Amino acid sequence: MTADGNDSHRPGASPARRPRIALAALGGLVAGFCALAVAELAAAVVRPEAGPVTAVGSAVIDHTPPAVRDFAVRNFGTNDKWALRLGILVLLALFAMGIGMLALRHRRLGSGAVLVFGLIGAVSAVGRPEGAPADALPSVVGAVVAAAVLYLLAGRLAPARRPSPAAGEGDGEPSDASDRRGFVVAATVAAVASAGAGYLGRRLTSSVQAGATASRHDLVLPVPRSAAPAIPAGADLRIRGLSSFITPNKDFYRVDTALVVPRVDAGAWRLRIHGKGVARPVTVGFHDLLRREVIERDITLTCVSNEVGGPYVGNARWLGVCLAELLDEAGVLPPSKGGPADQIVARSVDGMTIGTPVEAVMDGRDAMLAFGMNGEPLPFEHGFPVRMVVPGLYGYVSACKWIKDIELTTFAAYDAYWVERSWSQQAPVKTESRIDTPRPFASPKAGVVPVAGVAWAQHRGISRVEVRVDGREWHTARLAAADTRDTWRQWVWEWPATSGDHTLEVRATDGTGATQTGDRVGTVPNGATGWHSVAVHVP
Ligand SMILES: Nc1nc2c(c(=O)[nH]1)N[C@H]1C(S)=C(S)[C@@H](COP(=O)(O)O)O[C@H]1N2
Ligand SMILES: [Mo]
Repeated sequence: MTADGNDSHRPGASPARRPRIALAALGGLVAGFCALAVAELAAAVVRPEAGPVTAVGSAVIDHTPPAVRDFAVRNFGTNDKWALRLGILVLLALFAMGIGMLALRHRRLGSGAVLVFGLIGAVSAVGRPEGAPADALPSVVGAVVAAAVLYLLAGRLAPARRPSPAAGEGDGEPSDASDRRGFVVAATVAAVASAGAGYLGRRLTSSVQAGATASRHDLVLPVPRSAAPAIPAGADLRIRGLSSFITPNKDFYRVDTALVVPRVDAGAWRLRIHGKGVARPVTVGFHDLLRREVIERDITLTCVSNEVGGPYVGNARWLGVCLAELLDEAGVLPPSKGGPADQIVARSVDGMTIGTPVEAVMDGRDAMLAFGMNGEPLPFEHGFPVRMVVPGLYGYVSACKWIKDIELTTFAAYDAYWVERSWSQQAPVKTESRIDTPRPFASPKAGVVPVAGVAWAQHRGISRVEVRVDGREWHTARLAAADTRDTWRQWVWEWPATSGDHTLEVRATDGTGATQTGDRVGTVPNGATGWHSVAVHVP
């Protein structure tokens, strides 16, 4: 495939070579774009999650060591997904340019390299927890089309077989130019056609998702038979800089592995309950849930990946049904009553598995299948149409979003997604407290400074919060009125601040009388501990 004897192919030889190399790189980019666009169109037919960028990104998430994932979640927050996508796209663009340049000399090799990338996409898609053989299609189809496009484009750039006079710079200038024109025309056609395919793919996907969007939009939330107790007037201290008692949906933290937020049509949604010790397996639809006894509860949700002082905690008013009642109807007995299963494995439409103790779900606490959040249908990001919420357990062992299946099994028999990735099988929420104000490195004026924050120990409640300055004696903070023991509690301590540099620390005591430990441990394997401290400078 090389242009033997043509000087313009000797590295760095002629001015004509550089533009040709640049065009070759461009050809690679066009082929790469073509691969993604065609794959997008194919994914619209198969399913959006099977697109190569999403599939590879998800595979990266699946195989990321907990420490790195923790780092990403902490440093990019919800933007970690965009960072990952962008990273993949930038890498792909670089590879595409390289492959384009390779194709200039070795056309078949270049096209072969494109197919290898297609294979990576295909393997990633099929290897996901919920992956099916058809998920390979988008990557394969995209790669095959792109390989052909690259082969054609490279052919335009390497007029190899043309006999050339002595190693001349100016050899066949006119035909070189016309080859280039031919390349530009072909590349433009390929790019425009790809853009068309990509656009069509997007349109198709959104029309498929329109049903889900409409089902959420049209949902009229039922009035609960058992309403949440009214939030006491004094539960929200309304101090500037302090988290509001109820976290608005738009501010509610989001932690999940989904690169594409699943959009499930409530009308088509089903939940199956089956497995060990299930006397009567049940399948319920969304409208079956709405017709059941609906309950409303305030429950604070926390992520095990939350560092001391971190943001992955929020408090919402959930609307849904009691999970224990459904299990009861299915004939499930908790281990304490002789039931053979000690673990519930919830599965989501995106292949997440979350294992929860049967005993916890059936011990009388308000474990819910929730479809409403703060007076709205669940936002898609938070699990529409239905998710689990269990007070007192970290999200990764209780709060399955986009749930579709509940299997009764044992902890001995099955490790859920995060447990396979070195997190604990069981993880009750640890007693924690956080200083919201003053912010780290703030410069409050000397005088009375309200030090305020939140403390949580779901299902045990908070009985005391203490604050100390510069490691001296602990002062008891004033607690806001308690809502329930499943919610966090605000607190404030009026600090007589004197000028200088100071360190504020907080610790909480839960409803059982146990005080939050000052021992610092990281988030893996079952939640961080330690006292949150904030350094400030009083001028
Ligand atoms: N399907 C699915 N459900 C999931 C997760 C997930 O990755 N996928 N993450 C869990 C974790 S780790 C937490 S902390 C909570 C977070 O719920 P939120 O995003 O609504 O705050 O969802 C849980 N449910
Ligand atoms: Mo989490």
